[in-house]
Amino acid sequence: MSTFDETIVALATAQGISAIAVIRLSGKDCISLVQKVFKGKDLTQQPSHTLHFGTIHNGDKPIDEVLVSVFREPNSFTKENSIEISCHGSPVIVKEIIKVLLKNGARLATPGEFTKRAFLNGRFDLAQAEAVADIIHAETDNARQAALNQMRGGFSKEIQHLREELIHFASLIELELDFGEEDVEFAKRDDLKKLIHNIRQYLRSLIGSFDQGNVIKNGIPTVIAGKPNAGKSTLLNALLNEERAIVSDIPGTTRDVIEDEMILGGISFRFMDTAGLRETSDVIEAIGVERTRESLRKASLILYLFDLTQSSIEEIRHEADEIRQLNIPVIYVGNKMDGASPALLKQVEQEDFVLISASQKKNIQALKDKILSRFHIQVKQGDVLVTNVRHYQSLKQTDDALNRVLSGMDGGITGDFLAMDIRQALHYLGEITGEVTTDDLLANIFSKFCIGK
Ligand SMILES: Nc1nc2c(ncn2[C@@H]2O[C@H](COP(=O)(O)OP(=O)(O)OP(=O)(O)O)[C@@H](O)[C@H]2O)c(=O)[nH]1
Ligand SMILES: [Mg+2]
Repeated sequence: MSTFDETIVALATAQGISAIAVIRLSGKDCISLVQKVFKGKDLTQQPSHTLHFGTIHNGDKPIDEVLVSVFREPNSFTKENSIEISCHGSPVIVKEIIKVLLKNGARLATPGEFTKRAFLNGRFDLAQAEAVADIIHAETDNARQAALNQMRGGFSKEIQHLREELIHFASLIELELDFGEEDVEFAKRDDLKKLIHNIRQYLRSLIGSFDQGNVIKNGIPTVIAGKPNAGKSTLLNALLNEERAIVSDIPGTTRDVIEDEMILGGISFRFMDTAGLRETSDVIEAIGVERTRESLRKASLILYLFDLTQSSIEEIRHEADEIRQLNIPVIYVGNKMDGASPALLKQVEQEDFVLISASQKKNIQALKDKILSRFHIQVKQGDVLVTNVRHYQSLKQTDDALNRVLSGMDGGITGDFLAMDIRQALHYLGEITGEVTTDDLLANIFSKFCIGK
């Protein structure tokens, strides 16, 4: 029996108590398999996309009253015969129903196996299959829209189209090789160059979209840093509106990095409160300071805090210059404006600072607005964005390979090497949409899915 003949089963809804739970099955024989434990209508005689009330039995013992949906190949998610059983959402019922289905010949689905079958049965390409996982895990509306756009085709069609054109050229060049010594040129080199330029232009726009795509999918690591007692933990709490981190007037309170997520303007920000930056002989605090530096290096945005009651404008400028050298986007925040001298307030105002009072929650909204002005993103229907690192890497590898093709042509390399370089580019391009796959690649992708998807 090939893998595809097997009937797979899994809970499709979340674990735990719920109003309804959905158990799904897929495979050639799944309808007759469910029929063996179902009392109601004869499911094997029912048309696709119909719903039937009945009872699931284990032998003579009824387990639950259920609704069974029947989908017939190829008009289902997996393109195979499929069934969805909606039962009462009790973990015991779910367990008993799955158990009796297993006893009657089904086997448990592996993570992402329904989607994998859908892909292997040609329902969609690999990039679209991956978007299915992304849409489930989307935490913001932007992430949802980006995943939906990709699931609906995104860049897949265009890539497939460009790939076909490139395959055409590769075959012409290979045909030239068959003619050996004869000086034939089926593949017009100028046309090939033009095509490669077109492809590269498209690839570049996709590669360029990854900065934004990555932010949309993974959020923005935002580090709150500054000297001890600047009010970093107070600010984290004010941003999150909860007492997340310990606040005290003892410098060196925070040691571990404290992290929490918040969605602002459709983007997820991961705020990290860190140990205050200073030289210290305290061993544990020193480890904390090292962690701060490490977080700073990985940050996409830094909120750098100054205690306006403790610093002079010269000190502030000096510290700000040091931070600027990290070359990471930074927003300078003057904290404790409630206790600062009017003279200093005036001076920092000219330096493009956001002035706040974290403990009094003053100007927190202004700070949020400032943060958002740096990351104004709104994904619209139809926007094509690369959000997946795997796609990003393959796109870059394709671009490099095409660059080799071009420089090879300029250097007058022979047809056989030219063909090899083009085949290499085709390989990377095919990896994105899944024309080229390996078992490892598929296993790696689908293992990240939930069971039941
Ligand atoms: N007056 C005033 N005091 C503040 C403000 N924000 C924080 N503080 C006080 O400053 C002290 C230090 O605050 P924290 O938030 O613990 O400072 P921190 O930067 O996290 O300090 P470390 O974790 O030690 O690096 C506390 O006593 C806070 O109450 C403010 O806006 N105005
Ligand atoms: Mg702190």
